[in-house]
Amino acid sequence: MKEEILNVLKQKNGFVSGQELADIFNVSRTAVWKAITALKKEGYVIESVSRRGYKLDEENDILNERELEFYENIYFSDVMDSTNDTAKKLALDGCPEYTVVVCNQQKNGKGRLGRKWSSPYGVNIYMSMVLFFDADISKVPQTTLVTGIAAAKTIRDITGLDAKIKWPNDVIINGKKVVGILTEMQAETGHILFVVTGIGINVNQEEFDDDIKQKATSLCLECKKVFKRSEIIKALIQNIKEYYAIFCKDGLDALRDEYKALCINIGREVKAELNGKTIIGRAVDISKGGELIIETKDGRLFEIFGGEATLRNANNNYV
Ligand code: BT5
Repeated sequence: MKEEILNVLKQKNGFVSGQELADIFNVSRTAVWKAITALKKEGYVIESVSRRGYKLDEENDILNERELEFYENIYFSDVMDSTNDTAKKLALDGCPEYTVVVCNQQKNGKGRLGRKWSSPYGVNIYMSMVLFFDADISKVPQTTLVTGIAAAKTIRDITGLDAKIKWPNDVIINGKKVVGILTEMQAETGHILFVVTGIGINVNQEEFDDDIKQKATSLCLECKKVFKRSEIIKALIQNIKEYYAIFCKDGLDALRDEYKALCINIGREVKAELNGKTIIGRAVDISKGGELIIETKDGRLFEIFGGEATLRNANNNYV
């Protein structure tokens, strides 16, 4: 009953009276009221006004199993240590390819190289997808670039914002980080069992901890509007699957132009590490394998294959 009433409220763009709902489902108005109360307890914001009835708040952003029903291979739990860790466990237990793991909060959200990913409750997307990988191990890092394109495209489509990729794994808006991607793999004697691609998107978060305040933003802060995480997740899953299929079939090369068009590093002064040395120069290209190509002042070219490349800003600082 709860489900059905929720669906009616979702479809109506205004108030539905208690009597109308009672008539539709052939139940008493008390039963309707009970279902509404239960939905409110789950977190749905429902306005009730006497003589007008009930109305679902437009800015409802709830993430639960029901809101994620559109996708069959989804594993949702309110709180997890890390969706990447859960996805790895599920994959080891033999879950289907493209299984998606989502939660409302991560207790131990992970960035790269042991860094942390800030993951407060109920406002952002924390999602991982299990990918079966049938290529050389050296190509695993390229999946990060593929997920990056999918995430940037999803954000551009849904918000209209000028989301860009900062090589290799950040999506940024107006110079601030809105998405982080962490790709991990499980291999056995040189053979890859699977890859897990994890994505964190700051969606409706309005305040950040002091340590990331200057460099982080969210879709809500940029657009002054609340987004429905489930809708973004739906588009994101679709986009990752599409781009990953192209990648598996034709390799990263087939996505290189699209990546380059989104990549904010190209043409900018950057600083990166290569084999323990600092390279400063202009980012000129992305190689076929997804490396960032930097040209130093003396005209030499370097391919950066891991880590990150900070960008020089107007104050001559690298950020
Ligand atoms: C990343 O690492 O950007 C990868 C983040 C991946 C997070 C997802 S969430 C779902 C899945 N499950 C996980 O456990 N992880 C993945 P890195 O490039 O190392 O950047 C980490 C740095 O970004 C931190 O050191 C902070 O400076 C900054 N940071 C942390 N939380 C942030 C946030 N919510 N928004 C923007 N910046 C953040």
